[in-house]
Amino acid sequence: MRPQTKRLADVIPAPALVVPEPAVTFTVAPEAVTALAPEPRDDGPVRLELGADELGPEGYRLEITAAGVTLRAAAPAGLFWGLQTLRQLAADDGVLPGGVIEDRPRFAYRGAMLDLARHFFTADEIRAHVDLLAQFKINHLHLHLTDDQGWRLEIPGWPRLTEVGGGPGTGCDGAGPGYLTLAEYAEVVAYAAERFVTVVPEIDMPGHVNAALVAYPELTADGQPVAPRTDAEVGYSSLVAGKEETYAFVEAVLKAVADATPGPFLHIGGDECLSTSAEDYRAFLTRVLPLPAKYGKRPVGWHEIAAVDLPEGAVVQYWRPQDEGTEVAAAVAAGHQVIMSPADRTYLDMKYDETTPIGLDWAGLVPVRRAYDWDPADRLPGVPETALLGVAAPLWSETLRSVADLQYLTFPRLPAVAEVAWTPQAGRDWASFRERLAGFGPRWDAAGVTWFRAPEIDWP
Ligand code: TNX
Repeated sequence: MRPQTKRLADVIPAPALVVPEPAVTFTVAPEAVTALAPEPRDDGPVRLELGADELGPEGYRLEITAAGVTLRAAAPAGLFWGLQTLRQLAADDGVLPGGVIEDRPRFAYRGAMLDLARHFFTADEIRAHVDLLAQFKINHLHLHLTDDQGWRLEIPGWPRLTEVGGGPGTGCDGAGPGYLTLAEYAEVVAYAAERFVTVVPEIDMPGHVNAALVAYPELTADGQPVAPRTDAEVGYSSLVAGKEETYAFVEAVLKAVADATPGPFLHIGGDECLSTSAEDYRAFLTRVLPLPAKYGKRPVGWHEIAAVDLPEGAVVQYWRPQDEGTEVAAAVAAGHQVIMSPADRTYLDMKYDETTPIGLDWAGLVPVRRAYDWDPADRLPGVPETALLGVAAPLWSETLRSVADLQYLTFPRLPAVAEVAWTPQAGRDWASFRERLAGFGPRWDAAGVTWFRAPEIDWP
């Protein structure tokens, strides 16, 4: 059973330090907290202050006394995350438990990935998703914009990518076509930035490119057209490492995406190139990995890229649990940072259990406890805490047909991964998490969010 009274520690992700003052409460209007901007103000019941450098760029200090609330941070991002904490505490009745929270994230990169290629989600749908992610202090939204089944971002000078590649995604039911114009992409990026969420665009190559090959047959090995695909196979398409047309295309695309993206990262994919020879893979990436830096960005790639000599600043995203990660460890030894996304813990497209009607199971089932109960610094030999840029939860969309499907696989597992990424390992505990999580079910219901009533949790 859940406790009857709210506690100051009833927050996800769990704050780094909580000092309750049990005799004290202060009451606010929950809507007023939701409406607060992350900027200094000294009127009203909630004072917001900037200037507490010891809390770091995203940290905050929240003090709730009988006289009111004071939220302090070094930067607006810290005020924003503090407001998310306050918003959770104010939920339902506006009664805030007294005491002090001092909080800052374990990792700088706390990510969620959305696959727009296999099923397209509109700009409005992506924005609504950002709102839900930010409540759990997720600060990076990785958009998987291209794959075999679809190309979802307008690229100036290459109109056929979206005319042809804006096709139906997986399944032939027409549920998933579409693409973002550059203007829509800019609006999504700006909306996310207002919530301190950085968009990380991914153009997946040299594999996962059938949609591009359909649009521009001059990119295929023999220049002959290939057929569009709506099935969920992987590993059959490749850009051609030995063709100059390939690099003209890739550079035009990466320049366009970099120009449209204010954030520091540009993800170039690099996964599952099963129809690219090892030699071609190396030749291709050796030319392509320096391009993000040429246009002012840090390259990120799925961990297969660790097979090549990486340029300075390149980030490796670990995903495939079958791989021992020796190349990832070698990249770390060479000074590179890692984003941890092991599929058997963080993949939101894995089924929760045998009865889950959508999702995949190639990395096993991922119930809430599996998503929660692990330490990213203890996952791969040679990849310690100091090598981790962060943790991210990808959601691949082969089996998704609606926003309800997207939310069903996201909640309640995303909060589990968010706590893995934010809360110090010593401050995390499954028994505590499952108790805190229970309170979110009714809130998601009230907000019209679809979620999975995981049997591991005593939902009210
Ligand atoms: C593997 S994860 C892929 C994706 C699939 C996903 C399905 C990764 C880097 N590649 O192409 O959508 O499995 O779970």
